[in-house]
Amino acid sequence: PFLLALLTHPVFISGDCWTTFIDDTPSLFEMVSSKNRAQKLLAYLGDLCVNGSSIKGQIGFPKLKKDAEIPHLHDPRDSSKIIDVSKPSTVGLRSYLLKYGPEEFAKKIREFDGCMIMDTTWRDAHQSLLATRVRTIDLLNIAPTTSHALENAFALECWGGATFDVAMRFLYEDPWERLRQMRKLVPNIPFQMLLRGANGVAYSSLPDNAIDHFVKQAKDNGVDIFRVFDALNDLDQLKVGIDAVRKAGGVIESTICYSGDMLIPGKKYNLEYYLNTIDKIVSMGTHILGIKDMAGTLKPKAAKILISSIRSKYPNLPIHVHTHDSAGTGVSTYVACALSGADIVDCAVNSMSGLTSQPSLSAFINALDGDINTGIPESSARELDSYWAEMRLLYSCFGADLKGPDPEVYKHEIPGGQLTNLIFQAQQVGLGEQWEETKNAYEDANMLLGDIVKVTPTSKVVGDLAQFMVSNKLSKEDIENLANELDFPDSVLDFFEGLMGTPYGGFPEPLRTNIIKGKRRKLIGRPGLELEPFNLEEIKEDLVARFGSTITEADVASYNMYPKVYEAYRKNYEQYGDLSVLPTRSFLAPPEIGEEISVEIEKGKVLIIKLLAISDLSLSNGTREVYFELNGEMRKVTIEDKK
Ligand code: 3PY
Ligand code: ZN
Repeated sequence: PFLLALLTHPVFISGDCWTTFIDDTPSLFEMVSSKNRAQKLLAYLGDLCVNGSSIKGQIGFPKLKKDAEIPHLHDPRDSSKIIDVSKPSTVGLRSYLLKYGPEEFAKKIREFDGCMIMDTTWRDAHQSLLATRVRTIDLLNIAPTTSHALENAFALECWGGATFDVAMRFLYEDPWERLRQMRKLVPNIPFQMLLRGANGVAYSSLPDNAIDHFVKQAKDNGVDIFRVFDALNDLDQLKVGIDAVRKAGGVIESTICYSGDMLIPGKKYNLEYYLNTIDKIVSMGTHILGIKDMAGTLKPKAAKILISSIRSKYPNLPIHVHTHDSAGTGVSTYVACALSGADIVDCAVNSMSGLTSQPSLSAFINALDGDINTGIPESSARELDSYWAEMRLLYSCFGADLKGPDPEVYKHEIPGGQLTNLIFQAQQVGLGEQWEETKNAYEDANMLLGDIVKVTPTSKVVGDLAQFMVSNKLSKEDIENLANELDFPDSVLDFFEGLMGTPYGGFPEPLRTNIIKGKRRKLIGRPGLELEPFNLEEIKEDLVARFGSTITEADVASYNMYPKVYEAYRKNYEQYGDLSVLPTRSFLAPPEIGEEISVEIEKGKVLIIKLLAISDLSLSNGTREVYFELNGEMRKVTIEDKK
């Protein structure tokens, strides 16, 4: 009928100019465009009905069978009062930052009498526990409540790291749109992102101008604070990110990665190493110092020594500590940090905390027992958590089913997110012996590579080498003896070529030479130095020519980071439209026959979709018809049965 309406419209019949027609009859075109959008969504749902979910890493369907409830937030001072969250809170540090700038903001943090919290639920927590699969819609649904519950937080870590590519690659979402929408709903709390130094949010170096361009887009679209790290603590690599943040006017949180237990005698990364490296980082100019304990190997005693040493040397520098609770000791480490002069620690709401994620916000507040103020009422943390408890059920089909802490992390030093991934892979074959072998091989691989700092992307090198050793039944000695004969994973060759920077103490020899002989060269200096700057204007023109005039600078930045992933995301968008509007249950699982789902495709425009029937397989062309009711009208989509 809409096509009929179009074709029989008097202006269409009169053959009046097309653009006048569009200008004069916008409602008809809106109708056509929302019908198009609806048809594309039906094509996605139809495919889900016939072929099942194609989301990588999904095992089974969500356990949550209803919509998650948005909890009421009570006034912590008067529990009989429910807080009105229809508008964002006006309390929060962001207005101070916007008014006075990063230097004054850093001073204000230092002046806070207590230990502030950065909540990582929207980034690292789901990256560590749920394979980074939490979708924009589920963040936005809880954003108004979060704006109030965590109004006194230092920041929300909500962007960057793996969330950037996973959004496009597996969730078919635009990470920039996520950022803009979160920003709109939470204007009061600073947003922090994780930036992998010269790699941006990718896995290897980009030309410096692409990093500058990316960081500027991130700042302009809503990121306030940038945690910048380099996976080898290579300061030349780190500086690229720091300079980009400075140019963009963001808050710089230069970060040192903490590796292993520095108190074990003979450790390569000891107190002296950290203090010397921190001196160099501070001399590059930073607003905040980040300590990134990505594997959770910073024990309370070491934390006390490390933080109090930094504090006495740099009394005015805000210190921000990040850990993972893999060994189960995270809260005690944070208490030690808070007592030793740390200004901020990273926690996640309870249901998204613990294990390979950050320590629990409530556990930390309780452990402090009122002696140190965090600014966050524990009751608010708990109320917010009821939503995330439901999210764990909604996303139950992702990530490993972890049961308890792994104190062996002090030995194997596998970072939180990677530990979940490796356990997940081993679980597919029943954990058991393979998992034991993988952990041991990881330790051996790390020593072969020269005992390196392990975090994205170097943790992948160690993981790839470990899996290579397990699957080919190779010992450490075999690797050393057969180095010039074996066909190593690309990531190992990249590392030895020098494409990830230079490890502290240099590359292990003669292993490096033997592994790359005849395959790769030895790069001198940081990798970005030999990369040609991107021609950003040309890239934009090309994207406009391919995808239309709506291409923005942010799209250019996505393309620069992940050209193939971006192209695939656009292709999916062409086919199915904006899938971020689908509720997560409907994104991951087909509706039941007769089930009705409601989808808000834009503010106030709701589609009511009901699955009516799925036809038998047509033997002539291998397709099935899927019948829906869409806002009361019957619709049919024809889907190829790929099973
Ligand atoms: C990332 O780089 O995505 C990380 O989370 C590193 O810890
Ligand atoms: Zn982390």
